[in-house]
Amino acid sequence: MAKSYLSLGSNMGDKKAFLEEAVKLLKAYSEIEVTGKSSFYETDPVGYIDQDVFLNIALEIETSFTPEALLEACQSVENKLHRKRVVRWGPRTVDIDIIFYDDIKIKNDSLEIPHPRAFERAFVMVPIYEINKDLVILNRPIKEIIEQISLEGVRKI
Ligand code: PH2
Ligand code: MG
Ligand code: MG
Repeated sequence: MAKSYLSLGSNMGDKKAFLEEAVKLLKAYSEIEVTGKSSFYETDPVGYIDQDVFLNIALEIETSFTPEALLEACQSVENKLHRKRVVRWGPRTVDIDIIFYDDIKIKNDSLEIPHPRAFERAFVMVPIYEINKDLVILNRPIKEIIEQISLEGVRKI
């Protein structure tokens, strides 16, 4: 079993309901056990900023899926929730990103772990930090990462 951290985000419609439904669908896989769930955070959009605020959460999971199979499961949940890919980084019903998978490093056309922008994004790191304050990822304590980024625009609700 591997330990993995997922970041979930929504900024369309009933955001909280989309996130709750995504968690439920992930839990339905026998290969995934959710071992930690953060609070909900209202977060200002990063990147493409002319869009509604996001609701973000993080999950800690134990999984027997390979990283590739986990990605497929995440995309299948996104599809079930009618995610439409219109604008890169634009509005979405639900986005599920694999942030960490043990201490693994992967980079290919379809998958990059750790998620390439995770370390600089408070909306990703703050919810993970809430779940595991002692996490060390690729020799970097999460506490150190949190101290180095701006926490502005991330509000626990
Ligand atoms: N996701 C993005 C781009 N920008 N901003 C916030 N606050 N939350 C997100 O989940 C998010 C984003 C691309 O997936
Ligand atoms: Mg994303
Ligand atoms: Mg994504």
